[in-house]
Amino acid sequence: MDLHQILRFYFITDENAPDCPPLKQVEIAITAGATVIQYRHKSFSSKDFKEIEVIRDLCRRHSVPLIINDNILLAKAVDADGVHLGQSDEEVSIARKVMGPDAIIGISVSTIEELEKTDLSFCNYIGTGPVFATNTKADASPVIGLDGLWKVSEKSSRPVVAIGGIDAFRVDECFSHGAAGVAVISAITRAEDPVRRACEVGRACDCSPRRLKSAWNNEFVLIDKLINRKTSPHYNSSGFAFFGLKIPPGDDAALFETISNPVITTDTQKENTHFRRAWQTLEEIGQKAVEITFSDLAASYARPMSLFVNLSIPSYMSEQDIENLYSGIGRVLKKYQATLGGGNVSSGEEFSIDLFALGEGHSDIFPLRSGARPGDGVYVTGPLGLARAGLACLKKNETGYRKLIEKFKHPTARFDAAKILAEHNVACVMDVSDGLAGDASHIALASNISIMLEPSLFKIDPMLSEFCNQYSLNPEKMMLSGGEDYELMFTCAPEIFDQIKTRLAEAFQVGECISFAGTPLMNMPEDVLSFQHGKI
Ligand code: TZP
Ligand code: MG
Repeated sequence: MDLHQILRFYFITDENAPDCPPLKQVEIAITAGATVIQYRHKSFSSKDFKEIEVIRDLCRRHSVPLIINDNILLAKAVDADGVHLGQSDEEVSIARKVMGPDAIIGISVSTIEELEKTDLSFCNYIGTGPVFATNTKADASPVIGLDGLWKVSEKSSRPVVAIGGIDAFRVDECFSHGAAGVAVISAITRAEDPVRRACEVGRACDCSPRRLKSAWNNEFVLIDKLINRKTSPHYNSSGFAFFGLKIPPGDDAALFETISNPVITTDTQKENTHFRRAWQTLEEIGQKAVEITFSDLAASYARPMSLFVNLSIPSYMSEQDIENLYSGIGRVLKKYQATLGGGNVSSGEEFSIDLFALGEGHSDIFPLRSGARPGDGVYVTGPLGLARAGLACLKKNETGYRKLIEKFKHPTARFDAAKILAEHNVACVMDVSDGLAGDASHIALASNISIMLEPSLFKIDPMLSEFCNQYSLNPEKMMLSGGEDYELMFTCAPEIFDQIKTRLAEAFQVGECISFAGTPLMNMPEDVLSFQHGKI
């Protein structure tokens, strides 16, 4: 593409835009027809490298050159198309040496005086401004106006990009005052409706809007690939293994062998609500999503048989990302000898994973929340509050409590414990996904009883206690309100629990069922709320 065409609609990312992260900004700019993107991030650190890589891939998919602001080595490391330097940054000649002859190299020049003392031989274009007043660059040179733009453009041997305070209404006058392109930040990134404003700039620049291309090519190719992965649980050493499916997946619907007591459950995991990609790999996210969906089967005494996966995938995720997710899903399916029944992949704004699981229920008992009776004890199969504390560690960047973080990242459906409970005919079971207090109140309400919680009986995990000590938190409250442990909570007669306890050493009592006494939960500290999945 000709350099003048490349410079026409020059979008620069804004690291401080409150509601629109750089990746989203670039998606918007590309859709609006931007012809070049500059990644500008003054407080860049190595943890932002992934973000640039994703932006680079997005730009490449749309044949939009990516230019890195200030940092020649970063531009080289990310294999960007160019670099933009200021007067006080490194030498343009060094940039040319490092980036090679084809790189697009720009330099900022504000005045005729600066232009005269700048050697333009190694650069392709100059950026000049601020043409209009701007709040985006605190240390910007004085405003040069359209007049200044004209003077610099007239004298410059290189095409000029106008910058500073430009919006769609000012594009025309910049072009008529000699600019080859206009650089825009806040008119888009700080707008109430960035998409609309970006499209207005695109139209003013005569640039055609684009349809955003996904990183994965074709839904059908991808689904086929996912279903037929050699590592998929459908395959064993002798070929195809059904695990309940009559024919391999890949048709409009799945045909199953007849099973007795089919049990069905569903769960959704959303990026930034249930998980963050910065904290877990896609493989781990896939594994966790399946374990917690299967946890509902465990709490129902059902054996997992099949899983259906619906994905909503944002455009920046690559085919490899989706394969990694599936490899985590596949690993858990294999562990439980369950099959992938089918699924769907569609592009969406948000990354979300919807799972549907089919299990085969126990032949005699289906445990119910309404199965608790006054006189029963209330018990859990293992430690509580750990996953919540693990999440707090991730948020605080606290790496000292590995076990807590592990519990958040790698929960396990307690089929082992469920088997023991079923053998003792325990009639009331549920998995603790939202915290002990919230989940116990579900049992109390469904069973028409009250549950007297006994925090003095809680077995507090030593690491949880250490963590709570360090951060002045109350471990009992953490256990009452912390979600995502996926232990099983159950009620039964105390003498039955004594037998269960001999096989489930970690199980302990958390309360007692009494006749309804006015509220579902008695003895609750006032400020304990059950775990709510908001933004994590
Ligand atoms: N250099 C001169 S002005 C400016 C820079 C980086 C900021 C332009 O931002 P905006 O928001 O388009 O005025
Ligand atoms: Mg600079």
